[in-house]
Amino acid sequence: EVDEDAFKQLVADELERVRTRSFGLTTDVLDESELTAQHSRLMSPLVWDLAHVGNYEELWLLREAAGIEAMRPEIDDLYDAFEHPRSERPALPLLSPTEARDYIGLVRRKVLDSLAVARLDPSKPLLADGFVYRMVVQHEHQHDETMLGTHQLRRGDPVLPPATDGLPAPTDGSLLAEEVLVAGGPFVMGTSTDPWAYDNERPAYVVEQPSFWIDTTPVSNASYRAFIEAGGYDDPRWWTPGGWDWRTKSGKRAPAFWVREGTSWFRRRFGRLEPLPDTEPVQHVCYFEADAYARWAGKRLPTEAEWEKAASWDPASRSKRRYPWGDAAPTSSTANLGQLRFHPTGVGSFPAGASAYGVRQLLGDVWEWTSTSFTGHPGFCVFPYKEYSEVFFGDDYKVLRGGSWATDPLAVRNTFRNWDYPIRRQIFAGFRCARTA
Ligand code: AVJ
Ligand code: FE
Repeated sequence: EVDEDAFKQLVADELERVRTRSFGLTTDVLDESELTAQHSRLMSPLVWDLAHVGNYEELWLLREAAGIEAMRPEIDDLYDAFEHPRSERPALPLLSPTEARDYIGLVRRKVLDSLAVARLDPSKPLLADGFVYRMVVQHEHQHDETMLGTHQLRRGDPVLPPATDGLPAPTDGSLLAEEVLVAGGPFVMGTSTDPWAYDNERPAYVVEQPSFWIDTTPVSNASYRAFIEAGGYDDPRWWTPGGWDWRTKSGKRAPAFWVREGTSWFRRRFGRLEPLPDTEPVQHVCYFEADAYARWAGKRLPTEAEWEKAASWDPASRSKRRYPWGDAAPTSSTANLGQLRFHPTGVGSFPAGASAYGVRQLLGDVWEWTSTSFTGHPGFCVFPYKEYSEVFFGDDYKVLRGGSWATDPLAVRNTFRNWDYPIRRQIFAGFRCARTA
């Protein structure tokens, strides 16, 4: 049961916090030409994301939740993600950065006014438990992570801070057991009660999961480099037919943003070239690369159910945790989340964030590819619109779990599901391996 006044204050605070971050990735740091430019055909111009989050907020919080009529119905089409592919957005008659700022600021003032008089009517599904507010806050956080992906693809002088100081140092993970055993038996997948959960996380259901081994940590840059140096990109044995097709047609031979100079490896990170850190989890690999590495290592990628059991199940109490370490909100000692470090933390870090089975870094650091295609849980119901999840169900998309260093704590939990095409490398994604026991 939600205390309405406390919830409204939380919503107002969180709307402000996420907007500060959105401006910090756009109008605070880049000029008009950079905000309207196409930094990659895979991404929108940053000014599109900025106006889109305001348009989404207007649609859901003003029109749907508060019954207020459309402010600028003529711009809806421009900011509908299904009307125009990302590569075509730079050519649209978009709002300028100044117009976008004014528009989303006006939406926000009306939202705060309407919030003051709102009633979270439990008989209205959008409002019950404050669902629509939680959805809109998470949506802006998701776009902030997407915008960081655009920054990573951008060429030019760095504009983002290298990292925040004063965070816990990485832990030396070299003495940890490489894998842990998750004993077979039932566990609860998904949720029917989490008020932040999207439709694709619902409902909860029981999975009979056979025993499996899962890596204690994500795969590091040093381990991934060993795969490259062992000729992994030249050996079709490690790749599926679809993976080999990607490998040969793309010509890729290393993760995105890796640069080899002689025998040394560097990586480009937000406009800075730096020595490749051996102990950090590998990131910017696609599903096909993760899958090939796992086969070379004599393992495989975990299924989505294996990942969620390793993250969320407490076998001692036979109960499910919201986070690997329990139900307490994430802190800087349990996970690398929230765009604090601007890079992943060394593998083996966050002993206080380990799951009941002793698996580390399941939340934060890097999104983790799983072998599972994106579909609805049994009993799935579209809510509140089919373009969030359902239109992506099928064999085209693979599920990723756990969030990255760029994901806000409010936008991730053990049940949260992300998805992308198996060829995509612009997201902050890595992986860990598993094998059948
Ligand atoms: C859940 C990250 C795949 O960015 O395409 C943003 C989230 N949905 N706006 C995406 C989303 C609508 C979505 N992902
Ligand atoms: Fe969106």
